[in-house]
Amino acid sequence: MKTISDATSGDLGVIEFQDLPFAPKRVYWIRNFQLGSTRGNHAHRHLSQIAIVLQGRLIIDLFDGNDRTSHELSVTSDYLEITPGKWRVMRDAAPGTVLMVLASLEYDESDYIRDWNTYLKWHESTR
Ligand code: T46
Repeated sequence: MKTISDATSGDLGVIEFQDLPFAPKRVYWIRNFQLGSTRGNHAHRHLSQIAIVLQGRLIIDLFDGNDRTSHELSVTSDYLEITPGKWRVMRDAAPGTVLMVLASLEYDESDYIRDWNTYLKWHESTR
């Protein structure tokens, strides 16, 4: 991501949609993360997303059915691409964290897999 810094007035971040792996159809943001809580705990069948921390920091764990990776995101890190089929957990958000997400598809609850055992079976069936 590009940041244009001005020591006297602040920093401006920019993403050109043409540089992304997909054309976003939706943007949402999450703030007021509650201390000690987690969010996510689900996977998507088809949705791709780009996660960008606008303020603060948090950790996103991604599980692909075999391996788990942990990604600490902050205002100075690059965005995180979350491809379809990954179980995600958002955790350890610092107070005041704001997470913005660009999504490849409109909101569709049927694209979510919110049950862990269903996810494992689904993942196995896609191999
Ligand atoms: C994801 C992670 C990173 C809507 O009505 N429209 C929307 O566009 C979204 C994103 C959510 N909702 C509703 C669905 C639930 O009733 O908002 C409620 C909270 O959503 P959820 O519990 O899924 O929130 P998170 O933070 O666990 O997950 C969100 C996204 O839903 C999900 O796609 O990958 O952020």
